[in-house]
Amino acid sequence: MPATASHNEPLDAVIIGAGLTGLYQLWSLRKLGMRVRVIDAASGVGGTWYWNCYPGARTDSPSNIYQYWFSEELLDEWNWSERYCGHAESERYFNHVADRFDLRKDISFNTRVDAAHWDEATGCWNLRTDQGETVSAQFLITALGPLSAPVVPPFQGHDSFKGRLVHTARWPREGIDLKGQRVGVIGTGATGIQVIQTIAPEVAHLTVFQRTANYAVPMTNPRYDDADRAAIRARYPQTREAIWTTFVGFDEPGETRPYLSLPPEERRATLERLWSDGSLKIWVAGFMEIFFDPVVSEEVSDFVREKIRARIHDPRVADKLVPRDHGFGTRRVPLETGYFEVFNRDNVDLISLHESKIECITPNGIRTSAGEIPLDVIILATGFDAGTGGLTAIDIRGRGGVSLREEWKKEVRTTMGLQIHGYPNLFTTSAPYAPASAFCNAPTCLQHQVQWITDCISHLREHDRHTIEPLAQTEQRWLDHHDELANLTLVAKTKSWYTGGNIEGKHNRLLGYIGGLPAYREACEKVKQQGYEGFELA
Ligand code: NA7
Repeated sequence: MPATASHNEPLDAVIIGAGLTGLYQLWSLRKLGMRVRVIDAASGVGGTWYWNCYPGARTDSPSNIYQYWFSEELLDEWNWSERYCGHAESERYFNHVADRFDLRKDISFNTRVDAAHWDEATGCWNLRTDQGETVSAQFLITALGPLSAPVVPPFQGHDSFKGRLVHTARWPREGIDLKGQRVGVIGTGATGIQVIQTIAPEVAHLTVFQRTANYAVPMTNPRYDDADRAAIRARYPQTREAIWTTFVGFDEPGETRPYLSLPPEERRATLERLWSDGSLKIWVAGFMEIFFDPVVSEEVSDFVREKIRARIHDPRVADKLVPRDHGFGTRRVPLETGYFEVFNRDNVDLISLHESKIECITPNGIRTSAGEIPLDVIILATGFDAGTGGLTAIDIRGRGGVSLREEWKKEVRTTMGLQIHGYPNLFTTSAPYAPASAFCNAPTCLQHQVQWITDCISHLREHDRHTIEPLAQTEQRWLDHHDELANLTLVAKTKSWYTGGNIEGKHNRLLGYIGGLPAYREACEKVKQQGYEGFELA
């Protein structure tokens, strides 16, 4: 399909996004013999790993579980270089997959979908792109990733800055030379931490603007040699089994002993063991009570606070960096490498925005209530409109021309994060209320969603049905179930992108389904086994 053409003949499916999910979805639907087109605003594949090419970008999931499982050949031939691979290696992997399976011929790059309207008469989605194309397809699958709509805070004076101002998720692919520059980083989430620890040694001066202090766990990131890779590969059958059975799609089973049943020395020893793994194990495979029991949460948080404090020379700086306002694990826990030591450096200042506020951006830097800080570069590591932002950026209209963007201003609703009542044949991966939107090793949960969608479309074709859509009561049941679980947790009570709390005015509801991947898979499987009961097939 030439990039500028308009197409009257409807395709079987359009997939928006050529990242991890979109590539696998394309591969899967091709297997069904469907005519499929992927559309992506980027000039290459990789999604998150295309856009987030900022200094220090890296996965916090081990590379052996941050990959596809659909091809033995791919598993055999791809060699990961380290336990947690950096951005460039991830991007190389997705490019390899695109080439290996000849996926590019069905992808339109540099093309943004502006609108997608359901046409009742034809039973198709009509899409309009920023290239002036119109494309129609029976099925529309959004593979936007949960974190694809960057948030740029509306600081006054934004446009007046004479230096360079850049959001981490729109980092120029040619890079920015930060050597000798005075740099300000706003934001200390997973992204801010990676940027800060990476650039601190090379910049002339770094000012970190921190609103919420974050917990972070030191990453142990050995490089792999051939023997390591052979050992990892030999375990692939077990790894592949394990990821489906753990709560968040990692390959480590969680701690099963109740925390409070253990004597204090055993609690401590276990936490030390989990901590020294240099991974997210202490969060995702540790004591589950941190998510709902305030007593355990406080004890485990104290353990982590002590670890952080021990690494910072100046106790006043430590006071700012040690989180006090939320429990460990109730927000996304990043891995870090030398992050806290950055604040022992002479060329680094930490500004707590609880002590002095950002008043505006000036031509020369940032003015806080404590004065102006001169800067050459401002880096916004200010996060994303998670789960919903990618979808609401598109003018999606379902039955009766109803706008998803308008509906979601009032309440964000999905059925298992996979479909939305009123929007037939729209499949949404990484949308709210599935583990894939927040609480999961992304490749595990997203591959599961692709498989479910593929099975569903296959079912429709086999049974000569044209459309599928969840019933209103099915959607409500899922939301009630989601809310019931969410409300038991401390995560839902903590302000973060997990709850929509990072976006002013956003409908607050826990974004990720928190019943765990096994329960989610069971719910999805049940729908399938029961012939999509609770969904209208026509
Ligand atoms: P996050 O985790 O949402 O972090 C954004 C950071 O930016 C966080 O520290 C925010 O403070 C801060 N922020 C956001 N808006 C402002 C304003 N207006 N002023 C000052 N500071 C602000 O995004 P990341 O990109 O780090 O990570 C997103 C996910 O990507 C991550 O969890 C991984 O899964 C990969 P706050 O905490 O809201 O007070």
